[in-house]
Amino acid sequence: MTDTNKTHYRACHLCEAICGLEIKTRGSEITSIKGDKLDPVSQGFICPKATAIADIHTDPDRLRMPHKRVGDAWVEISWQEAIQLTAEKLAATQQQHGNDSVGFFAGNPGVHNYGNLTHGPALRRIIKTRNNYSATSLDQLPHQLTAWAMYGHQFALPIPDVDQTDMMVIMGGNPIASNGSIMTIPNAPKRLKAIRERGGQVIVIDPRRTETADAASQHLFIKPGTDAYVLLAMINTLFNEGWVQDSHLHDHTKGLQTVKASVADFSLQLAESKSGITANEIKQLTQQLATTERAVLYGRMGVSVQEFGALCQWAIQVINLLIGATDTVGGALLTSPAFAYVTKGTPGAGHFARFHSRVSQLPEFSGELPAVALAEEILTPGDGQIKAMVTIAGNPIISSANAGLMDRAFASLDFYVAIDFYINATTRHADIILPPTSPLEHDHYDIVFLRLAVRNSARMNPAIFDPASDALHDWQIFNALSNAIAQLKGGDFNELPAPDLLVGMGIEHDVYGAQKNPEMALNLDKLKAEPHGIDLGPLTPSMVDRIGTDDGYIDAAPEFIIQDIARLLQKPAPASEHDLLLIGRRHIRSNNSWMHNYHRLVKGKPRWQLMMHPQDLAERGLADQASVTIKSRVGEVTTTVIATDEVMRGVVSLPHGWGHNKNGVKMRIATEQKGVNCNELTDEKFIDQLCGNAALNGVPVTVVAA
Ligand SMILES: Nc1nc2c(c(=O)[nH]1)N[C@H]1C(S)=C(S)[C@@H](COP(=O)(O)OP(=O)(O)OC[C@H]3O[C@@H](n4cnc5c(=O)[nH]c(N)nc54)[C@H](O)[C@@H]3O)O[C@H]1N2
Ligand SMILES: Nc1nc2c(c(=O)[nH]1)N[C@H]1C(S)=C(S)[C@@H](COP(=O)(O)OP(=O)(O)OC[C@H]3O[C@@H](n4cnc5c(=O)[nH]c(N)nc54)[C@H](O)[C@@H]3O)O[C@H]1N2
Ligand code: SF4
Ligand SMILES: [Mo]
Repeated sequence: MTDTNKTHYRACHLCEAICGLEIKTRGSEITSIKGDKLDPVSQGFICPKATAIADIHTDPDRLRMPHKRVGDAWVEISWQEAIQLTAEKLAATQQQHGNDSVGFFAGNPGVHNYGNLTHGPALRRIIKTRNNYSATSLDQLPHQLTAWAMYGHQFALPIPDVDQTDMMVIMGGNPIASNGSIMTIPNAPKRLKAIRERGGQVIVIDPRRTETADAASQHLFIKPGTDAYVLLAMINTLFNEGWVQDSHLHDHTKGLQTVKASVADFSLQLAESKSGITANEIKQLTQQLATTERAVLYGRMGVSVQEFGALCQWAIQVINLLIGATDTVGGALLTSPAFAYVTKGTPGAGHFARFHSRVSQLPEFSGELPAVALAEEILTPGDGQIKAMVTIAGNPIISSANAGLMDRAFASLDFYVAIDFYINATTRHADIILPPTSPLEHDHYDIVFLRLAVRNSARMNPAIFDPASDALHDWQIFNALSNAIAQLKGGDFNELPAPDLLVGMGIEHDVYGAQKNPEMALNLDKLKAEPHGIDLGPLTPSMVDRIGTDDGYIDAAPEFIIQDIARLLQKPAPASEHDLLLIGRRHIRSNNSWMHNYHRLVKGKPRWQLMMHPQDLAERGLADQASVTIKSRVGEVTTTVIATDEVMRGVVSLPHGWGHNKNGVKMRIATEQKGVNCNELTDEKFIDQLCGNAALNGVPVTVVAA
């Protein structure tokens, strides 16, 4: 019986592309992982990371039982003891120092594991702290903020209609390496190539000639952090040249005249002088976007995670509105997922600046404070200081700006519990680690990324292996903790049912459920009966009925964003001793900070070298492959440099996610594969002042011989 060969189907949860997988097992062994050809969206595509799911499952370094720190050592303890100890510590900390003395940091894999999303909020309601942090403010906060301000819901995010467009401009995104973001696009190479094959264009604007730029019709280098000048000049040009296109949305939009007046100072010449893209090129691009019937402008990490990230994301939305791309086939469209369809009145629309962080007065967004404020909230004494932390699927000492400061902050805590299955740079500071089951031991429905996909579909897959009898899923850990803390606080907690039941109930009442769509009457049983997933068709226009603002109009000119234009105009010339600008990069075989333990992904030559233009190297008397020290306001790291004209002059690139060389990290990564942490250079004071998002791109640095 145990040796039976079985074939399972399951979506990959590792990145936003959520490709369908075909996984073969014999007993408890994984014998193969391939693409699921019958997945309606990914159609058999996978990337090299998918096979490493087997390594996650079998990795001896992955914790299977709760661990408690005793001095410098770790001891395995029972779940009962671990939950009770954690609950007592958190409750006692709050009793002594107030509710805000407990902080949360939720990392990226939590959004790829639906039990975190269905069961995490209940724990937060019981803990009731204002100190909530997550990777959102190292990432897509500007997208959610502008969607909330303009369309009335933070998840009303128009997605590029890649499969039906004839012109796609990609600013600060590298989907061929990342497989897309805020745009679930399995097989980005094929889908982008298809645009060109049908006679269309893909234009990439990036300080680095990336894998995506190589596959594009045109690539324009841009000086990091200057996109806002280009985007506002494009808006100005659309008005000045009379290139604004008709759109069914304009009757439902207010503020366009305010937009026009607000960008009047942004000439093509100003944009050229700041960005390095010529006035002519910007003008031509603007005209092409306006006159190509099916065209879309898309911007991602490079334009979000910089000093004017929110302004950039707002400007991208405005341009898509003005060229008639928003809510148009081949433009940018809201998706129609089976679960958590966003429309007017959908809960969780968002709110902004209802309160501010204690030390630096940074604004909350939807109950979260910016991650750049976390370290100072831990380290600065006074009322409301964070004394205890909970991290969930996060590694902020590697992922967040000013890693050195974050490290000192975590080392100073009275108590720290990590819900995670590795002892990594961050969790090595924990007092207790609560490890959830492996990904293949729990079922999977992608709440977040099915909502952001270039084609509508739904897919619910069962667990592939039974969990060990004494293992808990993330959601069961949340249930247990919520219960234990509620009891200590003298309250009640009604344990929530399993995530599939919650999602099932949601689907039944949502747009494809029996009430709203009797013909389809989608429910949990029907979904489970289709292991490859159900195709729900291409994206379609639907915005008019879904605008969630109070007055029912799209707000093209939210006041707080318009005011931020002055900050851009008044931005002083950099007075830094540092003469280069640091940007990040992603690689297809690497995934943020947590998949470097798997030999099949990291083997070969190291991937955390600094990329630098040959002339910049020569000017400093440095040579290719030299050992160099990179210095910023907050720290320095030493690595090897590669001379390449892939990066423009004045720009250097170092990927994030590396730097596992800390004492106490218990991951079997070979010394030469541990890498250096680029966030020891990024600066918690270098932020988008409007919303507190980290500016991880465009960080001023100096490079010298090591
Ligand atoms: N300089 C620079 N810094 C960056 C970025 C950049 O581009 N440049 N990118 C930023 C972005 S976009 C992001 S999203 C962040 C990502 O950074 P983080 O949010 O810190 O996420 P990860 O690095 O993916 O680390 C996740 C942790 O989750 C754990 N984990 C994995 N799966 C599970 C699970 O199912 N359950 C639980 N409980 N734990 C799990 C892993 O063991 C690991 O410890 O980094 C940000 N940092
Ligand atoms: N293989 C792999 N895939 C991943 C991840 C991973 O770590 N590895 N991480 C996942 C996560 S959490 C996310 S959020 C997504 C991110 O997905 P993407 O945003 O597509 O990925 P990045 O590679 O960060 O792309 C950012 C691009 O912006 C450019 N850039 C930097 N500064 C600027 C600037 O000032 N202006 C402009 N115009 N461009 C700039 C960079 O050179 C880079 O090419 O990827 C996801 N997918
Ligand atoms: S592209 Fe992303 S979702 Fe697809 S196989 Fe690779 S890691 Fe998994
Ligand atoms: Mo991210």
